[in-house]
Amino acid sequence: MPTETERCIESLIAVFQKYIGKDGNNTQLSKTEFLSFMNTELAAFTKNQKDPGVLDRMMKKLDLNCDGQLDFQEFLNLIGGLAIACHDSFISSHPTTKSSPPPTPSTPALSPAHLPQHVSHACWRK
Ligand SMILES: [Ca+2]
Ligand SMILES: [Ca+2]
Repeated sequence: MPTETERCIESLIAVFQKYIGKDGNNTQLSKTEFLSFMNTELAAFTKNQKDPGVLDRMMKKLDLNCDGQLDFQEFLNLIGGLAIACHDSFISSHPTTKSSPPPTPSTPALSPAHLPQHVSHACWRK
């Protein structure tokens, strides 16, 4: 029986596989596939965006090699950025004290502040 961590990794691979094959290129996520992924899997995040250009900018930012497609590593930067934002929000809303019981992790409502800020984009300003 797989551990929770193993299941998480499998889920990430499965969700990536689920969206990459919608066009002829079955190895990478095109912009259309990325939008489909965001609107389905991260609908709460996408719905909160007042700026319609946000997803466009995210795609450009995540596409580190500027080929107009997201490979699995670039996709993981998105997941990683969101996970870091959720973790930061979790830490700040649950200050650690020795006496209190361990808090229950919860996923905060995602907002534009949760865009993956740690991703460096060498080609974005071209
Ligand atoms: Ca594809
Ligand atoms: Ca790329």
